[in-house]
Amino acid sequence: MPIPKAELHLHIEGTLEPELAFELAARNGVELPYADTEELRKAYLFDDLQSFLDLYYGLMAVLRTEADFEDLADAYLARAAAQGVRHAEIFFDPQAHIARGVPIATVIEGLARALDRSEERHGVSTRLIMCFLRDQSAESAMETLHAARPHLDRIIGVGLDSAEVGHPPAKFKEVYEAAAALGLRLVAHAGEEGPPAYITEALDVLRVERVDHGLRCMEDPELVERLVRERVPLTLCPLSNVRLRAIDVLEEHPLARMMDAGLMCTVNSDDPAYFGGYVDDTFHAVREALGIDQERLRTLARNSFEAAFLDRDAADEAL
Ligand code: ES4
Ligand code: ZN
Repeated sequence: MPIPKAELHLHIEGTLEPELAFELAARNGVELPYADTEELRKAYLFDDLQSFLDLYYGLMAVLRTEADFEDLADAYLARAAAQGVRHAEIFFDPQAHIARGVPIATVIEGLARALDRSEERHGVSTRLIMCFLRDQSAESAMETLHAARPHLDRIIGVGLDSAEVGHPPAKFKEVYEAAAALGLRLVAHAGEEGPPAYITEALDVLRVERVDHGLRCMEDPELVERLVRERVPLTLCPLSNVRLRAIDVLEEHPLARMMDAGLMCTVNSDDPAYFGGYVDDTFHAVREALGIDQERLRTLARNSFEAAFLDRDAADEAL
């Protein structure tokens, strides 16, 4: 039995398996530039974040209707349940869909159809986190926040993703202030490919409660000390770091050292269809590659509930 855990760093568009991509392409009359699922899988070899993102945004062309988003999320939730996930906080990228002519209501209502039935069907509680694309303008992010206003009862918080370098957190200061004023929780990707200073900026300027990735904090001992002192959760994604070449091989991942340093680490799958594993696969992989023992895996699982946007009682119950 996999350890019960919460998944806190998961892009729903990154759960699109080649088989479902072809099924949705056929349903919607979308032509994919790959002969079959095997050829598509072969395209899943990336040099860096940008080469991954190009494929990730391209494949979204198959997602057009509420039913498509429902099927995508339901397929993820079924897999997550089998991996011991009891609670999932799920990112989505509305701007990537709006730009293709898919209204934000279609995205949110479609996802919500699957999420609303998730506890009963899969035993997984869920939350939605709306991400802004940091390589687009702050104005576009603000427009997206406004477009989401009729749906805020379905959204727990906002995040920041896409190409990191050259797009520091401070660019989105006003958007995050507006989101906080609407009662939304705040997270942001920082220190994945970007420098440690972006992590500090996400904390001080955006006032995020969790840092997504945060990997590169290890280059700055004072920042590590601060993250430990303030018990800031980091949502690490070791398989993603290897596939996107932030780390050469999993054996060199700093997860064990980060835990030794007292950092509040969680382990997540990021874009599991692309990076070779769902979250329990990732737990197994770090156990094998880094010698992280069962007790530390349980610590990671406990951290995931503590860092979740659940009230204390719900988190204790899930444990
Ligand atoms: C992402 Cl791994 C990663 N980093 C930044 N943005 C993303 N969007 C989807 N996956
Ligand atoms: Zn991510």
